[in-house]
Amino acid sequence: MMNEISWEKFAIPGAAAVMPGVNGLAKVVLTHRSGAGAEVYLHGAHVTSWTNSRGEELFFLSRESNFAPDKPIRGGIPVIFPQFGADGPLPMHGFARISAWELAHTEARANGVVAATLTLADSPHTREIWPFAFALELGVLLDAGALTVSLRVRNTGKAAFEYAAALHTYFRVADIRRTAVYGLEGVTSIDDMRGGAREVETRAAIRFAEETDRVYLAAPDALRLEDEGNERAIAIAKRGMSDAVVWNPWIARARRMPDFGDDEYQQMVCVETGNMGCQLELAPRAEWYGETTFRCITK
Ligand code: TA6
Repeated sequence: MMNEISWEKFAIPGAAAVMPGVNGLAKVVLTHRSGAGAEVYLHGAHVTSWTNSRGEELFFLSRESNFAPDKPIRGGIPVIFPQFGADGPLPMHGFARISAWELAHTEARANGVVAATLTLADSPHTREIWPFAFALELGVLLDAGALTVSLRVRNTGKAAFEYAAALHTYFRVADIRRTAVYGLEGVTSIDDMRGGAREVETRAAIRFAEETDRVYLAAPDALRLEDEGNERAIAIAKRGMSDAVVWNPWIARARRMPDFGDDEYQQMVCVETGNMGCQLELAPRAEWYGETTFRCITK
């Protein structure tokens, strides 16, 4: 729940506003002069919406999603830190996506870019489950045809720690059967659907006809999602992030997820960017930075 007065200093007329979102959770609404927009919940520093200047929504958000302080939002961009998946003792995909972040800054730049920065630091609760000191910074930069999301991880403590960090981005597509991911041919993947089997991707275009859950190791920085049903593509450009994950739950897993509609697998695909293939180590006072730019190409 939010106190509206305290958010006034972040408001920029026509560019940034903080307001209650679903269930009263605070969200930052960014508007670009082109008409493009983005929304970021402070809960999880979770980008839940990105619209292009035509008003088309480019991110998937489940109609069944939770919007609650202790639960992740299903869709948009969950921030993964410090654990990917269930590979460790922490909650699935770590605690960043279920933490209350702070809004640190909003900005409208002379070149038109509208930006917001959110921060999260260790707390008694995080130290109870993960005994390290850290500072995270999530940056969201909205431009006319592109959205850049960056993640900075700082070790503010005296002990080194190991971590995974990723943007678990859900894209909205017209029809998963008319969707393809390009750019991963020749890349070694770990296939979660086959017990973690490693193999080299032979397909130029990854298409979907079953549950798909693969981590592509040391993936190229430029990937492309073709959403043929909407006659548009998303160019995905990552920097400082080594891996990519391609995920669609398909029919059976969709039915098992309480916060996801049974039929919604048809309108989404996750193309995730970050370091999830293995844990990275961060020395005291060191920092890691990665970012991904999503550019919408309409045809
Ligand atoms: O990144 C793919 C993945 O790890 C899948 O294995 C799948 O479980 C998905 O993330 C969603 O996880 P979640 O905890 O959000 O249900």
